[in-house]
Amino acid sequence: RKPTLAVVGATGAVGTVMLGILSERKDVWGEIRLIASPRSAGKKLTVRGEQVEVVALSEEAFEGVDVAMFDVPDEVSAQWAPVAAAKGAVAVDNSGAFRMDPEVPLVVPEVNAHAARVRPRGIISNPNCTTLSMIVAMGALHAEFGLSELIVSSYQAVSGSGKEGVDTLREQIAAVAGTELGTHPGDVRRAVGGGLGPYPAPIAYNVVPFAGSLKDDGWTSEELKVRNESRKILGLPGLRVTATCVRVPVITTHSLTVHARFENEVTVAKAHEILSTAPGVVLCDNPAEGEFPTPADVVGTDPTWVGRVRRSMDDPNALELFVCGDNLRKGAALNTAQIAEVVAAELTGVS
Ligand code: 2RA
Repeated sequence: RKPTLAVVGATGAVGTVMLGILSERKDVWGEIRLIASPRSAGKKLTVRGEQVEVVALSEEAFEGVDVAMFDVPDEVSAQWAPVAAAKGAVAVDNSGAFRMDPEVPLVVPEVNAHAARVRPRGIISNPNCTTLSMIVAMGALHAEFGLSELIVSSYQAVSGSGKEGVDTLREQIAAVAGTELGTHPGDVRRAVGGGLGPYPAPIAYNVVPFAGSLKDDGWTSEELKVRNESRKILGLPGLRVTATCVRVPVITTHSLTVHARFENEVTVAKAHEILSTAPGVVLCDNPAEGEFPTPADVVGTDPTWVGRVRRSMDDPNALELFVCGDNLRKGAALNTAQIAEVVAAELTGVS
């Protein structure tokens, strides 16, 4: 019997991308049940070319479900993923509710698929999109050179803040387009007025060095996630990680600059060889021809794209890279789907 899959949060931004991904990938599922808040119940959505009626989130909705994906806010996952697990489903959660729980594995199939098998709470977590946008490439380099330190800056797209982020950027661009704004202090801020949306500063014609919420000692939640999640996924609890997370006026696809230091000496040629053969990674690195990844070219694709690979001039053990990943696909829905497929293979004995 093919396993039954539930998609919780099927009508949301990530849920919508998820239904597309489930329709494109090798079909390992029997029934796909769509679950959302009671206000969306009864709505019909298309998955695998068929219309499926959305059912309201409830304990009964998990009856007979083998794998339940959650693409919902932290507090909804915190409440309902354990309910799905108690009903016998393996919950694959894309929220932040369980990522750092020592009894919940944090899985990126290309890097640590084995970790998905040990899940004492019946829950597997999917990392944050910022970590996910670079970690497949980092895992491949770590396997060869032995990672000892990461210093990253992110360039995060507004869809990471959900629909509100996207609407805010579009509204602000409409307010400034075709003007001379962006030439005097505060002129963009005055033009967008109170319409800052989820951001502490204008996002049109601007970059905002703040993503997530403020935590201790001036760090943001996004910066702490990059650190904590990278350590957990790579199985390197002492890895030195410093992140500065920045929001940029891009709709979808997060980018990161990475300074990665290794135990062993590196060469660009070897790094190219690793990155061009690693599953889930595309090397796009020919700057003389203007070839490097950019969000505008990467959006809508599945892999982690890497370019601008250089050996640090002052450190033969360190590489500099530019990485892009679609924050709604590999950064969210795709990785969740891949984890669910790992579980499906385990449940059906197909590996
Ligand atoms: C962001 N990483 O880009 C977050 C979304 N989870 O805001």
